Amino acid sequence: MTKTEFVSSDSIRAAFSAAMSAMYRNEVPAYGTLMSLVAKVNEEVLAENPGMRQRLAETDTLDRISEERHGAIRLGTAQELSTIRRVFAVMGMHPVSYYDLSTAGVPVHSTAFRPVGDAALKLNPFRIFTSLLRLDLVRDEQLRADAAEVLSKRKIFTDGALELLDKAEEQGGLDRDDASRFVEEVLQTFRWHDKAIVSAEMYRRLHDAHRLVADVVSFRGPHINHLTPRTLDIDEVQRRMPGEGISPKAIVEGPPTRQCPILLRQTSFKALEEAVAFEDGKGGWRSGSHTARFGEIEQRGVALTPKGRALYDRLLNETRERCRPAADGSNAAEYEAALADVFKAFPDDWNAIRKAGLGYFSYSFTPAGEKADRTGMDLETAIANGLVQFDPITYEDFLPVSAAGIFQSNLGDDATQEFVASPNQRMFERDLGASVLDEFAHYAAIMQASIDRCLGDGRLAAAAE
Ligand code: OOG
Ligand code: NI
Repeated sequence: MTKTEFVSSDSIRAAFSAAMSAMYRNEVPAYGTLMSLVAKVNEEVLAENPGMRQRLAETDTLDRISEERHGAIRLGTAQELSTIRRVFAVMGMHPVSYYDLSTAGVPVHSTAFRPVGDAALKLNPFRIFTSLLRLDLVRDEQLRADAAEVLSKRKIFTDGALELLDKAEEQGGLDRDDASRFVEEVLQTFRWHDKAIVSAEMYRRLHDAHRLVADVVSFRGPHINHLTPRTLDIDEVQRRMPGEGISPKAIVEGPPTRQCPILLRQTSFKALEEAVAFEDGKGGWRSGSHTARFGEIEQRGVALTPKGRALYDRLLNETRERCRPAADGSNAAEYEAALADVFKAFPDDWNAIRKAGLGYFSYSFTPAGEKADRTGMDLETAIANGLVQFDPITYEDFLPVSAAGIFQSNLGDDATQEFVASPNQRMFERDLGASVLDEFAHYAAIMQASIDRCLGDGRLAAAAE
């Protein structure tokens, strides 16, 4: 078979993202309601801002927005993590960044599998936030051993998925039929199972250690726990959620409302309590319940440079020192006011953000710039003369403090536990079987390539520094 008969990894990812969305809409109807609300609000925002619509279309990023989403899963073993890395690689999704959630009292560490590179992101930016349970953070030694034993026996991938995975790696791709079978087989891994693989008593012990431990260990596989559509106005969606019968968490995580959105803002609705059957030890079942799956929305803004990120982190810490958001939402208004106040120190104008070196931008010629003689002109002069324009590069990753807030909101308000911060990227990468990519290097490369395109024809002389 020749390579040309293979389906592109981008189209396998797009098919998988669509299949996952359809499955989750079926399993969790509120997700479907949220998707319709987001689509409605996005359409309204675009109708009110024709300039925004036009610019998104011109930068080939309009179509991706309605298709855009991320999901999250939690895995139990190194073996599961390294296999999922290979599975996602077939879909053109690679591990970017390391997130330590132990600081927030959640016994996991994580990465995000996502497409890398401008072209792949434009086609379909589907991402999966993937956490690995850290049994090393569970104190009870007996429980640790029992949990490891349960996890070592489960098989989260179908035989068909594993066969096609080997085939894809050997051949360097999959043809159309194999690719669609692959999507179907891999989808099975993320299904919800209403029959636990542990007894009610074991579930209780796991749950007492941490709700998340119970969520990972008690089931046949890593059910997708949320899918998140991208909105162009998160405040508006948050406001309208109750009208659709969905009650959101008290505060939006991340930066405050701004003219120029930065990084990522997120909010979720509470996890559902679902009926689950536990083994009764006599070959029968005993009914109980488990809370795991929820819904989330996000609004994405410009990716920040290390300098911009440091400023963001400092301001967020300062806000949280002034007012720590209570889990029950009782001080939500006070927190929002503090956030808005403290973030006045972050410039809210695209050119100011760019000039201060806080964000990443993509440069291109304006129609006038295409025609003009730009000999000897440097980038800043070309911008000042309206020959070169810049667009914010979208942030494609996640924020650890926000992720912790999302975890907490669906674990229940009593779930906070103290863990000593113990990032262990080395252990994570060993279990993953690869290193994670550096998000900053990735954005910097996209920006640099755009500068090179503007300067590369020799008509714009000096460098952009
Ligand atoms: C993942 C929480 C993190 C986000 O959007 O920050 C996340 C989880 O609950 O498994 O999805
Ligand atoms: Ni999420």
